Amino acid sequence: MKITVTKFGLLAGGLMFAGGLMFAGATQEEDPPSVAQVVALDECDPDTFNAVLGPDFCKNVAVGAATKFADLFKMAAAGTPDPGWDFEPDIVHIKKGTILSVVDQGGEPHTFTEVAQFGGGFIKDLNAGEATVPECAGGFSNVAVAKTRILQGSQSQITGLSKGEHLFECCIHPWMRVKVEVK
Ligand SMILES: [Cu+2]
Repeated sequence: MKITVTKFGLLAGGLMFAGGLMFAGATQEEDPPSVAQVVALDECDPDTFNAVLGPDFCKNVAVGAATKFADLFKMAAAGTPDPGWDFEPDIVHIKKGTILSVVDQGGEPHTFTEVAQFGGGFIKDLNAGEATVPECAGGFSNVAVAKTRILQGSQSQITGLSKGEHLFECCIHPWMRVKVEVK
């Protein structure tokens, strides 16, 4: 008995030492929350994007496939936006309590913004005629929008989604859309 207590004490101490206070607290619960992953993809061409948007805006990850800056706008204006800009999967089914982890594996920033209805983002020329949805209005000068930004190579975790249907889109490239069904 004494040994068991000591061992537990050591384990708890180790967790705390590793900054794992939250994990130690979570052992009170039955199961750790499961995680569902969404990946943001794009094929930005570093040369043409960075010429307009600044150095290092677009990282060269789309080896062998890249869309030039002007072509992204041309395709969106024609109503056939580049499918290389995409959230995968398009539909996610999760149980309540599941953490949604959104990872930007593309070359440029995106947003993962919950919207009441899908529509246009904050860059008019990428909207293919759709009006900007209220949740994207103001772009990154709007703190609520800026908070949903995911930089290249980073991830964002969405927690506490209520039961039912949730819609998310990128406020920059509004054809990047995900429907999340929470049961
Ligand atoms: Cu985007």
